[in-house]
Amino acid sequence: MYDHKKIERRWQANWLRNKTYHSVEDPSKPKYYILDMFPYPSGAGLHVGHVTGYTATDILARHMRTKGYQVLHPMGWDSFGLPAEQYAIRTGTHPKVTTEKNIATYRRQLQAMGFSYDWDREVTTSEEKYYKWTQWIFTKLYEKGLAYEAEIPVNFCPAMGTVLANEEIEDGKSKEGGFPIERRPLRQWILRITDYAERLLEDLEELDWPEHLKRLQRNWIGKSSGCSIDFLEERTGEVLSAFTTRPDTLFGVSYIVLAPEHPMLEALTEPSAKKGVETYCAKARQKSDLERKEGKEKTGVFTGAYALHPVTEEKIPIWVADYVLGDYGSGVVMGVPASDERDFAFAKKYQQKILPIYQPKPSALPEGISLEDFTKGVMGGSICYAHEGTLINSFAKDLSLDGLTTKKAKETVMDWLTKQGKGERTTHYKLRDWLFSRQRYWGEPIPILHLENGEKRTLSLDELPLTAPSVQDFTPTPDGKSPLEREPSWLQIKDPKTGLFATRETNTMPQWAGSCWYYLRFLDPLNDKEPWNEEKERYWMPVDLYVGGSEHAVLHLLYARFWHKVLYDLGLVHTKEPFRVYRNQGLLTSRSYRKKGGGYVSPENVEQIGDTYVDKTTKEPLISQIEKMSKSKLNGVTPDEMIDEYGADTLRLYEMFMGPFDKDKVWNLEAASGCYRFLCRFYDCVFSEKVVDTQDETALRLAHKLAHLVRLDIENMQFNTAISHMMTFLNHFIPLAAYPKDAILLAVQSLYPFAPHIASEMWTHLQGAGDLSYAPLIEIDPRYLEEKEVIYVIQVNGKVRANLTMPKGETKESLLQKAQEEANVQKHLVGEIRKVIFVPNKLLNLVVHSKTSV
Ligand code: ANZ
Repeated sequence: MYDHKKIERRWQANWLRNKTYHSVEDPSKPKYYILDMFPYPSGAGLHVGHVTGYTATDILARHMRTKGYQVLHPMGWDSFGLPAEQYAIRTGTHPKVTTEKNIATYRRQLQAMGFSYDWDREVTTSEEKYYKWTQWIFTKLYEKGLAYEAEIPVNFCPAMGTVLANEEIEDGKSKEGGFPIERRPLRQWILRITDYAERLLEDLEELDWPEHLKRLQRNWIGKSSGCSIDFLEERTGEVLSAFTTRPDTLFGVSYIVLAPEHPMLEALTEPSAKKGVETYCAKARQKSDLERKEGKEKTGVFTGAYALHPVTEEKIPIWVADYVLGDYGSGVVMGVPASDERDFAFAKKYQQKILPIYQPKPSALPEGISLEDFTKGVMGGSICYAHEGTLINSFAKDLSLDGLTTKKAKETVMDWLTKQGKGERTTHYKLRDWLFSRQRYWGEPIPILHLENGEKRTLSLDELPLTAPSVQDFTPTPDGKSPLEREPSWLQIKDPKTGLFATRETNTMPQWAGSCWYYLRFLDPLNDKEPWNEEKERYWMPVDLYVGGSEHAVLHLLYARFWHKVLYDLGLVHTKEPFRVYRNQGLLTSRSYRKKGGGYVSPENVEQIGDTYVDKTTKEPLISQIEKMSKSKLNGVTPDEMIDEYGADTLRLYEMFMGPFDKDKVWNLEAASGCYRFLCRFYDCVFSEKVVDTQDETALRLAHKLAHLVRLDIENMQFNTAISHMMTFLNHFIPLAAYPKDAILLAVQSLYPFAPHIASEMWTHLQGAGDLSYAPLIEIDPRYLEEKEVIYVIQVNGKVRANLTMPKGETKESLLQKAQEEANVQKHLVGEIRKVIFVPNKLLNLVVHSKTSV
């Protein structure tokens, strides 16, 4: 009888004791670096959704070892972060204590899954021996001019008492926790990620990542090619340069808009308009970028000033409006109401001229309107025509665009502007520099001293790690001061290196810092002389497969690529990109049950009646939903409960059997028990008395075919189909009269990456001894893969009339004879056969000369 508890306990202890999965560099072998996104060890522990990705990588890691690769498969903890700190604020427990406890739980849970991590390489980002190097990398960034301080309007989250990066905000709220965000000017540390915008974009091309992820990064970087166009302020002659991607619309410009932050705004505003402009700008400062960009109502104020159109020299009014962002392009927009919906709405509201510059195309005609009315509307300025096409009304004495297409007109205008010195081709990126400081306790202190002479000094390696002072109170102050300021003896020092008085930097790094380079520390985690050894880096990098969720598309994955490129420029790594292949795991969801009046009910207290769900005791009807697993919704399933009941092997198998790896899936306990029964049958088969040492063609055919299909599926990450093949195999194998050992060994080896404990147990039973972890893959004999029978397609005059399953290698003659015996073929064989087309092992086409069969 299959005793999963005993088997799993024994093998896990065995692997840990023997350090079975410890790997070292071996230049004689090809290497495979397979990486999981290391978890943040939260108080809730792991649920079964977390281990989907880890199971997949473990399958590949185990497969690649048996394929002869030197495999690096590490695990660690991304342990700086908000939850531990918030828990500390609530309870007074030091975050270090909570973190250590949580890590112990996570480690135990992962080991109970039987994952083949090299536990000697474990790293913890909140440990001094790790973050010493995170701080050291920061000093390198600073020395390269990539880290700077500035007083800037930031996204401040009063609820959390800290600033957040753009990437951490969604719809004006913090992604973590959903708290409102305010704009405030604060002194901050910023990383110049924009210097790498082009490379971050270009090098995406060489990566094997899911296309949607690459697209997300591309959009986030947001490259826009266009030109700047100079408008001269009428009174002073100062240049107002507008960035546009549509220079073709130049003749449609009827006003200019400045961002409220524009440095020239104050100087050019007419005295009579000053008050209105100031009030407007003060209001705009309160809004987030998103509100400004996507707010329903476009607002603005006239400055009283005018600019001259670069071609027509006509006077056009200058406005200020908050839909123009101060930090994109040049902070100046040329308003083209006839061709841009946003400008159109603005022009309507403030009675600006609408100058149609495109001949409406019939193909752009909206539904429910005639071409005549549409054209009239566009020409009369009551409809915005935001399409490309052929230009009209676009000429002046030395430039004419009439009759040109959009593309041609763009080039013509840009050439003309350049020649006249009135503008030039430019490129802008949406990507902003990375706001890198946080006013928090539980993060890496930024290793900078502010000296009394006004200079700054980075701490050198011998002064690292810089650890935070021990404080009692972890709360940030409401005015955005870090809790690190609370300890005067830490804060103010006499700098031993310069002899000057100095104040320490009190900001800490964001939670993303540690994960920007952890994959490099895994190469050489115990090195206390350098962050990693060069030779080890050369051997193991790049990561050959990285698996994680898609929520990190523009955070971790972009930040880590950025740091990696800086390290590349410093000569510290030899590859331009860290993660060669990236794959997403789908989300695991499950059913939750909520009372009408609020409050979740745990699944064991729910009863299903038909299509409805009720509370078992009160019979109150419940609202049921498929949702992401979470502790608060009581719909999470822990690996612990599954392992206890069915074992880790069943859980691993089920996680992979549920559906395609990258698709979202719904948890279903019954299907999980199906996987358990499969393992029981497999076990009984191997331990049966029918196992024999003799060979058998049918059994070997089944086994070789299975191994072949499973290996292909593993390498394509099609784990669910690999498991179906195993189930089909067993269904065919069990009824055989005897079980040849050679066939079983192949089947056990196929099962091994998925269910390593039971497979190891069966292997040892069959072989007497030996560990399956490094047993080379048994060679597949192609003879056994050949199909003995094939399906022959029989056609009459090119139309399929029958399919015949027959032995491979039938001759034309015998096939013809068989085909003619088929009723449906006979029916269509009217008249004499004039020609027979024969494709061996595939097709027979009979050509007859008859009307009825055509
Ligand atoms: C005139 C025009 C006519 C425009 C037209 C568009 C359509 P992307 O592609 O996103 O880069 N723009 C420029 N700077 C801006 C700023 N600081 N804040 C808000 N909007 C700004 O968009 C470039 C377009 O966004 C530019 O092209 C400009 O409007 C606007 F039919 O210029 B366009």
